[in-house]
Amino acid sequence: MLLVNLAGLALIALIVWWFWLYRPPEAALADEAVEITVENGVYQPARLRVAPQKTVTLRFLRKDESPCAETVIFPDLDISTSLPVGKPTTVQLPPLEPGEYTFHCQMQMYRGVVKVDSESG
Ligand SMILES: [Cu+2]
Repeated sequence: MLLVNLAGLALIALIVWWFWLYRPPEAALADEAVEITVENGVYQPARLRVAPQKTVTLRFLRKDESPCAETVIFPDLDISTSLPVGKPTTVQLPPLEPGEYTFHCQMQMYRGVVKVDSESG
C-alpha cells in the first residue's frame, strides 16, 4: 500500500514538473519569420515572443520521422498543419492580441508557446 502511494506521489510530482515547472530554455524574439526545427521531441525554439497585432510567419522544419511530429496544432487559432519530413512548411499566424498561444503535436509531446506582449515590440 505504501509503495502504491509512493508511486502515485512520484507520478504527481512528474506531472506537476512537466506541466507547470518545466520551461524549455529557448526563447526567441520573433520578427517576421522564424524557423523552428522539429527534432528529438522538442520544437527549437519552443518559446517565441512576438509583438501584438503583427503577422508572423513560422517555418517549421521537421527532422523527426516519427508520426508523433507530423502535425502541428495551434488550438486557440484553429490552425492544424501537416509537416512533411525535411521540407520547410510555413505557418502564418494572424495578428494576435496579447496573451499566450500554445502549439503542440497531436499527442502533445512536442509543445511550444507563442507569447504576445507589447514589451517585445
Ligand atoms: Cu506527438
